[in-house]
Amino acid sequence: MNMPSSVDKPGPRMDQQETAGKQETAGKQETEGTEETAVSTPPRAHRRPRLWAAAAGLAAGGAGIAAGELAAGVLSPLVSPVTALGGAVIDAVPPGVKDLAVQLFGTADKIVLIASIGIVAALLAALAGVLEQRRTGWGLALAGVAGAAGLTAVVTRAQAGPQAALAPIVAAIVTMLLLRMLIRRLTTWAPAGTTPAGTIGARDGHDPAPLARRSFLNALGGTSLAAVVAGTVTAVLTRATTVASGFRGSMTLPQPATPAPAIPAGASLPVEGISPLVTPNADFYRIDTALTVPAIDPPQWKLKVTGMVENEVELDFATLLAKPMTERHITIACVSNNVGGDLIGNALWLGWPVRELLAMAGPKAGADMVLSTSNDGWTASTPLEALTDNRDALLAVGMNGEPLPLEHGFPVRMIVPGLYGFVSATKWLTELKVTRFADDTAYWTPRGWSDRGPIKTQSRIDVPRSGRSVQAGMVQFAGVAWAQHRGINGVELRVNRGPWRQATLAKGISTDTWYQWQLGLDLIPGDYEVQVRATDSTGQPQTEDKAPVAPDGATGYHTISVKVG
Ligand SMILES: Nc1nc2c(c(=O)[nH]1)N[C@H]1C(S)=C(S)[C@@H](COP(=O)(O)O)O[C@H]1N2
Ligand SMILES: [Mo]
Repeated sequence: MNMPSSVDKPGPRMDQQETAGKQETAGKQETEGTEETAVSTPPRAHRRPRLWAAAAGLAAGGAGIAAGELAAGVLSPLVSPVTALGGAVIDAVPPGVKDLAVQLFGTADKIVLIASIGIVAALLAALAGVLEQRRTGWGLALAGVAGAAGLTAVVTRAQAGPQAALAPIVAAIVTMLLLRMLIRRLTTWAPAGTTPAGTIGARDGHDPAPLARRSFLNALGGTSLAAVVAGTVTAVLTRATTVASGFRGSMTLPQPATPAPAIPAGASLPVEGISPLVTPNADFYRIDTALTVPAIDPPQWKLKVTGMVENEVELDFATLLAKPMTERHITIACVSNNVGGDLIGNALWLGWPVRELLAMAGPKAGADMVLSTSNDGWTASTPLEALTDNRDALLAVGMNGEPLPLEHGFPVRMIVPGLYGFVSATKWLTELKVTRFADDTAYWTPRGWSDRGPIKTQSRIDVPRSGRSVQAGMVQFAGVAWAQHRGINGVELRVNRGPWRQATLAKGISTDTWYQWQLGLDLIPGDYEVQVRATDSTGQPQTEDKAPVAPDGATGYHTISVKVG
């Protein structure tokens, strides 16, 4: 700030300049004989600056909240501050009140809750306007407190990442800036508790009051309009999400006709810090090109099978849910996962085998690929064989016992054991085109990535984390290894490039999931380099050769450094 004094003072320079600027216009009007009219009929509400202050607070708060909600809606998956506050209220009220609310309002209880938050917000905003007019900074402080409440609600929601803090901060800052601007103009027009128009700052025979009035009313109108526009855009954007998550919240998954085999005893090793055998949805990695999460209303959803088929088939959601479902643990991985990286996760998927749908369509001879397309136009190329053999490639609707989370492909995605996600795991799936690799290319293919992507054998050390200091003596090493659709036979560790030592390999759920492993090593104080390698069940150890992630997956040994002291 160059001139802090002009900013700190109420009734600042900026407004005076603005008023002065408008005076020129007034001069013109004067010659046209209009100013007299303006002075002789002072606006009624001018005698009620407090009402105008409340209106200014409402407009500023409305625009601020709309801006925050817009930020949350556009920059998904941010958490909406208003929804988070609603959630916080639900969590905070005693069960009796909750039951009463459900009894009184039935399924409208959530709407009533949001409306109540809206009314409280409106009252607070109006109050902030009145306060700010009374004493500079008071209204801003109230807006700040409300923003802090929104911030607290947002960051304490379970699904919220740290970036979720952005929306309430945007809301608070926009509210404060607009409130300050509006109240300054209002004060120029009608200082709190002063006389009506006609006497304020009259000089040179001019009465600036009508000009100040216009300046305030224009700003008020502009702010209100901005609030309405931002609110409308947000409503349109988030309506689809609301509809989709509403459906998701009320649907029940079908029972599997073929349930997942029980997880073998001993598949989970009791080592602190090891990746859990099954990754919770909230911790599951997310990779896609979608700027906003596609929100599909399941009744509107259709899956078309097109291309080189005997019969084109169209499937709707209800029909899909009625099919005999298969449930399987499958570990999916991203081709962009670096050695030692965490773009991999294991979930219990529920779905109808893709081969059943393709059998209905009848692929024609010569086809060797299925190009799957998502609702937002993304595509993946999957070998036809991987979708028709017995590996249980799924049209998945369930993930770990829940409908697919929106960001993991709701309502339907593909899950194919053994293939990287970029050539198989299409989320928000809408079309399967039976075709040939020679005729069609998927999204990533012209961008430097392979058109096929079998997952490479890999292993990772989870414990201890690289760079950690540990106590001398028996040091526990543990982690995961995977070679989907082939399975893992063994995991070995070596210290400072010494001989390989066999780790304990836990039982796997199936060859399509990752395996946990563990090894205790007696280490004296010093700096160590520890490496891991896995061998798949064909007896092929993973390669030591380092390869980058592009075009078809990284290779090399996960190597960590450990300080033993
Ligand atoms: N529609 C769509 N589906 C997609 C992608 C995408 O960008 N768009 N990315 C794929 C990639 S590269 C991976 S690794 C997996 C990740 O699935 P997840 O986000 O559920 O973990 O989704 C796949 N499905
Ligand atoms: Mo990926």
